Amino acid sequence: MAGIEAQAGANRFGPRIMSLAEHLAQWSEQPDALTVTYFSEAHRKVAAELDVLLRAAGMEVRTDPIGNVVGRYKAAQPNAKTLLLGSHYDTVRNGGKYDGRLGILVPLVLIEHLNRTRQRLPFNIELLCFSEEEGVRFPIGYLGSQAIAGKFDRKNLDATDDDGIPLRKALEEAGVDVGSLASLARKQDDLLGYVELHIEQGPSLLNADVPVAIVTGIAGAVRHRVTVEGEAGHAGTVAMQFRRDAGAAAAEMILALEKRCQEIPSLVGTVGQLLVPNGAMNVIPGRCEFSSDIRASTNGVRDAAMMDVLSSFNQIARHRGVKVSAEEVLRMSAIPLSPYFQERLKAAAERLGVSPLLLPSGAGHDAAMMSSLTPSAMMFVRCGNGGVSHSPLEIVAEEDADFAARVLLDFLLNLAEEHNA
Ligand code: HGY
Ligand code: MN
Ligand code: MN
Repeated sequence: MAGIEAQAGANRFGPRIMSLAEHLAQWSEQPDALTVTYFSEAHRKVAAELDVLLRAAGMEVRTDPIGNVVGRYKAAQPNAKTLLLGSHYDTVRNGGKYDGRLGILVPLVLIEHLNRTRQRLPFNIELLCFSEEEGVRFPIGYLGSQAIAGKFDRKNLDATDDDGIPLRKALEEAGVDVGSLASLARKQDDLLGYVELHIEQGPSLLNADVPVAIVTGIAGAVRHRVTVEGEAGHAGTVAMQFRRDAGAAAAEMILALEKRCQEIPSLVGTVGQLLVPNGAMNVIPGRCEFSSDIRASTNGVRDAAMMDVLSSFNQIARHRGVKVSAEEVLRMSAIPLSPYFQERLKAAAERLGVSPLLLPSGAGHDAAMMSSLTPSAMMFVRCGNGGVSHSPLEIVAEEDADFAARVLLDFLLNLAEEHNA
């Protein structure tokens, strides 16, 4: 393509990516931790800053009603198809600076580069900064990519946050016409595909001493909110044999979940939230609430484990004379990723001298939602500190961020050559 030579090896993107990650991390709901949850003040500030950064990079930018910040870097010619890039800008509580955000900042600095060198590709690039992926404020997750993929489930509008505020109210208070959410869905025919770059959030790349991996598929997850109801009582006067202790019953259920999910390597089970509402040291818990997140590389393994776990909850409840209910709040199918894009991402890494690992993803990603709309792919970037993530200890080396950027640039330039051939 005239003027587009393979510049992937020529540029140093790392310093800019790392400084932008620091820059975005200045906004948080907590003074001493990085927490940016859906539609908080910090969340709005980050969205506003992304608008500024994407505009300065030469993109047309809009923020859609669900809070996605979308930048469009137009093609060399009109009526071109669009390649979607991106990831999410919300975080878990006390999270890291790179989960999601690296997948926004790397494409951003590449578009800055294309803009600075006046290069236009034979396809539009849209950078999707998804507003909500983690499901921290509302126990749903993937709200931003659900809307773009045309999978927004109106049931979500009734989901409530810890203060009992339904999503519908939070959106309406933000001036969102919830009826407009369905119109955010993209048309498949306009799209070439979706490619997401994300930190690995695990130790495989670190242990193999390789900077990037091509992701082969994403695990399927099912999440429940579990409530156990027993009988509150005085911690000093109720003999053990007469108790219907909701806390002890929940503890036994959590151990049963852990035991069942230890049975198969690709199966994992997590209780991330555990609460005795209005609990006190001298009161037998009358009620206990906890979350359940069960995942596996296939839906069959995931669902078999879930059925066994739910039936053990019922057994334990009967044995202890308590009541248990489990509300399913999220179900994400295990999905394969696009071989077409996997091949091309792998070839790009190899042209830059690295043979990437091929890894499945145990973590969920917006790509899982987007794969229902358009061929989707992911590239993982090595993270340090043993691969820890969902933690302030999450870290990425500048040279790995730089290398990943150069792989993605090489991938884009070669896709452009292919389109022009
Ligand atoms: O839960 C996940 O796997 C992702 O971090 N939302
Ligand atoms: Mn993520
Ligand atoms: Mn995450």
